Amino acid sequence: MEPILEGTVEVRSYLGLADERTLADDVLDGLTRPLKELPPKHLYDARGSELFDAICELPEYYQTRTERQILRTQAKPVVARTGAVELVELGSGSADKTRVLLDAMREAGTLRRYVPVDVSETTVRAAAARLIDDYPGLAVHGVIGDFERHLTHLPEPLGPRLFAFLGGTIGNFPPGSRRRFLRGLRKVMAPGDHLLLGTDVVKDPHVIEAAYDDSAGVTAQFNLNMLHVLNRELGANFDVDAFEHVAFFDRKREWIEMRLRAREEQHVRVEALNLDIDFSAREELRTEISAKFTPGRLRGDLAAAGLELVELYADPDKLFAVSLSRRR
Ligand code: AVJ
Repeated sequence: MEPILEGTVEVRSYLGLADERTLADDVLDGLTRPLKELPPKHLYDARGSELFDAICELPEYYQTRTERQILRTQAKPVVARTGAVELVELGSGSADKTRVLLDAMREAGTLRRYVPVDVSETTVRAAAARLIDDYPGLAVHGVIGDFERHLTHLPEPLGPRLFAFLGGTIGNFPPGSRRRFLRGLRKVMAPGDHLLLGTDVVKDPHVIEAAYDDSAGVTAQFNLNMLHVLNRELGANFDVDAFEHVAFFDRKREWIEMRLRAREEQHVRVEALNLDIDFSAREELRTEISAKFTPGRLRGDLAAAGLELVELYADPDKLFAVSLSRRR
């Protein structure tokens, strides 16, 4: 009998002890400022990740299904154009949309390896186990780490690579960090590698605001969940019901902001940090920015990082964009 090619899974973690203090550091930095702020990564504990998955199914949240639709129609030309043998996915999560790309690579006969880069080892291992079952012979090399710092640990390329950063997550970076991130990415890309980047598009502010303040209140729960995280992880005593979810599109900066607004004056104790925080009535804590893009903003960011746009794919309603770029 012919031996059946077996997929291989290798997972390496680069997260160290130094990474575990970030919530405490971020709270100490962010909640003692005149304009209170916490980074959006703390929205994603187990409950937060569940709520985010629910958001992706909401009628108002057009991003996920629109991006999937764009990928379905464009995966084949992308693969033909890049000749990629390897898919390097940043912030891979459950690797759902990944399959559309892997399918196209398999069909083209080029698929050899999938390299998910993600902070969650459990998520990467679960996705890897499912993928090697469904793609016989596929090698999966997981890199557990932060894609702002651990991209230098990618395995030696097997050939032309397709880097994918989907979902519009790049919008979470403020403009300076966004360019720094893209520059870091450009640095680890070899000539012949391509980047497939998902970005939400600037449009009618009402459409954007509805996507971040849905009628079922799921996004509100997702946002408020950050206070539960602080209560649990740092022994804080936020009265979660005393805060309300706020989402608004900043037309000048072309990004949406999520905030938590104190309904009335609040005094909060953060036991683990021996810290007391006061909120005045209606004071807000910013929990996320999510930048929206015009073609100009996209080109500018790519150019600043030494990347050039090869193709810009959109859905017929121009709700979302997926761009393909390469080293200039
Ligand atoms: C996962 C960062 C792309 O900004 O749209 C969804 C997160 N926040 N609803 C986004 C999010 C509120 C999402 N990203």
